[in-house]
Amino acid sequence: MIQRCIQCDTTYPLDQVIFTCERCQCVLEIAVDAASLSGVKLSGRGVWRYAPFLPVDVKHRVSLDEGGTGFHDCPTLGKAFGIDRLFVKNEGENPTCSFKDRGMTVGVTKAIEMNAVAVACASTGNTAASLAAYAGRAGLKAIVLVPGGKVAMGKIAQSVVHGAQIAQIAQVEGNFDDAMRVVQELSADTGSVYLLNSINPFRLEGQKTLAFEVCEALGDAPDALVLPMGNAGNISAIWKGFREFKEAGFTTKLPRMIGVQAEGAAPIANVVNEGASDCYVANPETVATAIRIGAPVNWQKAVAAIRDSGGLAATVSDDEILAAQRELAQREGLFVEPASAAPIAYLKKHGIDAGTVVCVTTGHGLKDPDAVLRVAPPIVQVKPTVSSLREALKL
Ligand code: AN7
Repeated sequence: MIQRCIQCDTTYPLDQVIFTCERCQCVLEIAVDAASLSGVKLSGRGVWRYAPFLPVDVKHRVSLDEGGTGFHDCPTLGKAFGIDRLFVKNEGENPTCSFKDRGMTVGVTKAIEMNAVAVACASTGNTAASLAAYAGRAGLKAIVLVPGGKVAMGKIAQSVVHGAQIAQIAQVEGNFDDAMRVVQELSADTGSVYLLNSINPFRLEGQKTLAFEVCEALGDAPDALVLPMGNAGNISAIWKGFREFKEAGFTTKLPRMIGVQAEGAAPIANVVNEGASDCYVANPETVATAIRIGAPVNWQKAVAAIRDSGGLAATVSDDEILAAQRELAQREGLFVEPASAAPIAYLKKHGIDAGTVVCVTTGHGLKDPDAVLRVAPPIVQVKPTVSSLREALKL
């Protein structure tokens, strides 16, 4: 395996700490000779089941038993949306309750292999929570920079309890995109601070294992996979996983990749659907704060995943997101955070012409209880008597 620029193919050794190509400044990926893994034996469960596909040594692994998340058949919503077979791959069932753990177990393992002293990220919340937990487990210092005001409280609490050094940028002075720029500069200046945003291609290698699990659960790849996009690392990683599993002979087909953004933060949809030349939105805004991102670092990878797979990029409104969140919770028993409800909102709105559809719900609903309670009716007050209860709830 080797690091390779996705644009000009310049290669860099695995032990070089580098995140953008020296020649053309584009992002890098880990080139894996998946054909050579044909027939390889997979054992155990979760992310490390797929160790032969990963660019770190399993002996050094820093793990909290991530991956192996629930794969839920959702017949009620499938029927309502006109989909033959709808499954939800519920990434909120990871150790810190988001998909970031798949990437972080590999990323922090890489940090240990590189003798890092500290790891850092900019975050809309989930990356920070995951980084903090894995850094704690590994005995590394965690440095986290978040945009002020708009990060869900559960995610901040996780970062704090796991012992991260956390700072926020005042809301008027900057958003996630500014935080991203600052931590990139910090890690470039400070050799011992290892950057673990999804611009780090090692992290994405962990996240690609979701594709492997879906393929093993179904016996082949699905027809379409739908997921939210923010910095666009996950769609890129999962698409890479599907391609590698097919190249290694484990599957016969590839899914269409459908990336969903919130209307107020849709730079990738603008590029794919309107031919915008810059992948940039100046003031991203959405109730789905996890994907409140205007300058996604992996946009070229995401656009390639969408185009090469015959997929699409779509947008949904905040109201549609919140309605889909309630519908998934009430009809299938799955409570996901607003960003994770975006793909459900897309399916509800547009349906899809595909037999087997997998929707990736990226984070747990308890991360952000405020988003639910802000729009919920107040809870009625009753006296401690049955008659009062009957009257209040019309029983
Ligand atoms: C629940 O934590 O960017 O498109 O800093 O938390 O791979 O960025 C979170 C992103 C979707 C988007 N769903 O994933 C962060 C951060 C949830 C998320 C995304 C995020 P990418």
